[in-house]
Amino acid sequence: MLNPVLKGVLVAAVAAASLAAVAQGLESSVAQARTPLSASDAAVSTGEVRKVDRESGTLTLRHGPLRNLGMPGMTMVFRVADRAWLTTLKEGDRVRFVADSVRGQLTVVRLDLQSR
Ligand SMILES: [Cu+2]
Repeated sequence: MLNPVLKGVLVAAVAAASLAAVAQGLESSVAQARTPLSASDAAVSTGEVRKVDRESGTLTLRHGPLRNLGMPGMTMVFRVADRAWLTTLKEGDRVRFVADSVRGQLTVVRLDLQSR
């Protein structure tokens, strides 16, 4: 988290204490606010946008393993919980997301743009 330069400048004891406090505060607020998606969350997967279909409200992702769904990596079509995501996403975008089965349909329920 700390880069080496910053580490060297900070007074160690004070820095460690205050950073621990900041980290704890962040963790609890993330848990409540749900964002941003943390890589340590078991349900979070990464993917690359292959196709955005605004008319049908679907997103094609080449995704890594979806541990919560017991699914290996593949390219597939998902529904999305919020169609507004489709207005900003573009082919090639890398995303972090959580997918779940919603009324029997595999749906991206949380999404963060990672890089473009
Ligand atoms: Cu899949």
